[in-house]
Amino acid sequence: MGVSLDELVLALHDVEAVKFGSFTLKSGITSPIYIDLRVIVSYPKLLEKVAKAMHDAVADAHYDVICGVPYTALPIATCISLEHCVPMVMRRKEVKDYGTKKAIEGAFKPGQTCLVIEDLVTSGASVLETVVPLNEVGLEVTDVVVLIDREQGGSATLKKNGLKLHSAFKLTDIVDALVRHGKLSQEIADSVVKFLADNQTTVEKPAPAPAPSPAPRRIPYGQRSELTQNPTAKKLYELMERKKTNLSLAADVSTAAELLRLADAVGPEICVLKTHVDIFPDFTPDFGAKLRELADKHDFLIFEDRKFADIGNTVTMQYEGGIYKILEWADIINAHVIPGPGIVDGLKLKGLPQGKGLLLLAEMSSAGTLAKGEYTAAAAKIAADHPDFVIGFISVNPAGWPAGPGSPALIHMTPGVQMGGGGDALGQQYNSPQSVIEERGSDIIIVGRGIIKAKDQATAAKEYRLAGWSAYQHSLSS
Ligand code: S5P
Repeated sequence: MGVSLDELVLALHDVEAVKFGSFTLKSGITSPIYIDLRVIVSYPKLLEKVAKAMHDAVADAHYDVICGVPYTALPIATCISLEHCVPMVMRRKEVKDYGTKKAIEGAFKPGQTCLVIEDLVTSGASVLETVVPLNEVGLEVTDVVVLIDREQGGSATLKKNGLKLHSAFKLTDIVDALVRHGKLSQEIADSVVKFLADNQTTVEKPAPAPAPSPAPRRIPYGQRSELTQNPTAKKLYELMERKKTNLSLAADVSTAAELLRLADAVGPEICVLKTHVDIFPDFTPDFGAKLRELADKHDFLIFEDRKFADIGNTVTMQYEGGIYKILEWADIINAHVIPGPGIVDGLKLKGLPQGKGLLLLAEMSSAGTLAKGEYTAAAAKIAADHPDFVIGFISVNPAGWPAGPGSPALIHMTPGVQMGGGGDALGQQYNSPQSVIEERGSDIIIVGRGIIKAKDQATAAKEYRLAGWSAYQHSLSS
């Protein structure tokens, strides 16, 4: 069944998808017409008619799959996909969080033909932006369908790039129909036609994305000790090299007594012992001194995983005071960056004079974490602003950070590590030591239950140390 185009124009006008007046466009140009088709998702019948009109417009084209240009054309493409049982693929528009995310989602075979679906074409630029990644994954694009061709040069640009433009309407058809139905004066119609003639566009097809450059060679831990300004980070790099370990134990056991026993047993295998001191029912003021003794005996650093998250003034008191007195015994602490850079200033006030180090939580290992994208980039920026005190990050996939993992002086420590991968019932997600060090570009594996729950904790720690160290050595030579 065909769609009455006049009826459709009137419906679009009714829902104000097409408006007349004086509108300043993104480019700064004043336009007498404004088209915003995003609103049609709120009118299912209209959306259905739009999809039908566009499908009719492209009846003579051949294609195997369809792809809507994000975002406005996505629901239109979905309607066409459902109505005509034609498979769809989707292009990701967002900046990728991780290197592993694909630009084109869906099932397809290279060599198949893809119809590009867009709501509106002005210059053709956004269509070309979608065609490039489709071509990169081997999909051929020969035809493009739009609801409205604004007749401002898009058709010619697409033709130059080997693409045939099909449209349900040209903008002048819409204007004519509205004049015929008494919705628009001839004078405004004339001003629209003049505007279109005066505002023709040309664009070049964007170059394909450059091939990802190979990850920079890893700088050995020993050399990085020369790059950092922070004494704790320097000590850490040196002891990692000396003890041949990039293993940190997350010592989440139920009592302080058990922790001290565990620290003595696995001490020779680790570079950092990570504590959650607030889980111990038997904490006593001498806990810190006892743990420090073991740290000196076995040559490891102490990291209290306190995850500070308050304003600068409050965290200074939490760091120094209370019953735990973390500042006295922990070499390293960590903080969320949710409050902004003031939290670093606060902790630094207490920690820097004593040469302590701070890790920022740039990413988390738990499912559904909000620490990603811009949040991660903000953490990296705050770290770069405090090279004297911020020694690195808790991170999960620094190799995938769009701006790179930051200065080589900064250390990446990654939790969520177990030999077999998998996860727990509460959202923890595990990667193997090899994946964390070699693929994800981290420096230190943080292992908790993988060691704690083992029958022989010291042997398990040794296995993790060897796995982490061999992944590091491999990454130095590859
Ligand atoms: O994103 C994070 C950050 C941290 S510090 N995910 C984490 O799991 N952690 C900590 O790492 C967590 O608090 C725990 O102490 C340890 C992981 O323990 P596991 O038993 O799951 O290996």
